[in-house]
Amino acid sequence: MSDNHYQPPKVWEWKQDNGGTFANINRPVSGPTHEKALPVGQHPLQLYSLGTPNGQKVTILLEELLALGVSAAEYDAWLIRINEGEQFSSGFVAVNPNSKIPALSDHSTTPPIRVFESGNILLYLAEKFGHFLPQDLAGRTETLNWLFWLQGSAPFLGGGFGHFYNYAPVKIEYAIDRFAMEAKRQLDVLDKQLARGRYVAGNEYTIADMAIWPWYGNLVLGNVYNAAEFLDAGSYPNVLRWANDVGNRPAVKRGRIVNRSFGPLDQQLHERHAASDFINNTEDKRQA
Ligand SMILES: N[C@@H](CCC(=O)N[C@@H](CS)C(=O)NCC(=O)O)C(=O)O
Repeated sequence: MSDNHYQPPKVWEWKQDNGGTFANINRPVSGPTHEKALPVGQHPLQLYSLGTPNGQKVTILLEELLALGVSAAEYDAWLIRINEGEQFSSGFVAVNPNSKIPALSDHSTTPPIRVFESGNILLYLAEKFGHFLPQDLAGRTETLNWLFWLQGSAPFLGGGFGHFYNYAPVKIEYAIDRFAMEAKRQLDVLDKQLARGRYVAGNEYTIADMAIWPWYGNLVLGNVYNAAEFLDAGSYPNVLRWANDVGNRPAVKRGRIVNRSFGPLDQQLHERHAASDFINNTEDKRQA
């Protein structure tokens, strides 16, 4: 175990630069840092996001709805660069006082309805359009069991394991062991559940899959944290089978690159306003 001589003071004090990857954006207070309105496009649904796993959940659902022919799900997706503090603009804070992507504003009503927390955005859109959330009580409840499971579990994977394994400026064995154990336990929960059916909540593809895939699907496919080998992803065959199955859906392939500002240029669509943007406006095309 690593040596640690840190003794917490009586009252915690904010060190502006703690050396961590996200040191420049983390603050111990909430609220806006600057006045700036959010852009508003032509469609009723205005999404303010970034292509992280939490952001991908919503763009995958919107692309799935459009693939079903639900044209009212057309949307404008605006890029919020969280490492530049854009989540602290007055406009963003008005849509999400918690200053986290994703945030949605539905302008089909007056005044617009604001929706924050990615799990709630999935629920809102599934209920609004009547898809991907079973209507019978048992099916709906099982879907929401897994949606809430994800919302509660992912912070241990991202903020815990991913942070200490990948981002922290020092490798702390205690923290990595603690969160690797929890990440593997969660993968085992999922693997056992996926042994019972094709999708997470049974044999129907639902918002539970769309919430869980960006985290645990991307994890076992090696798309996040570069940890598939470290966590022995091959020992979760049902998760791997499902990750490939869901990952091969055309709407998932589109949704996962919206508002993405990292990775290969052809996998980055900074803003999405129309279906044609996937063909014409990925960064490889824009920078050519
Ligand atoms: N529970 C929230 C978590 C959202 C979240 O953590 N968003 C991150 C990016 S993945 C963020 O906006 N971070 C900016 C910050 O912490 O300032 C949700 O599911 O919507």
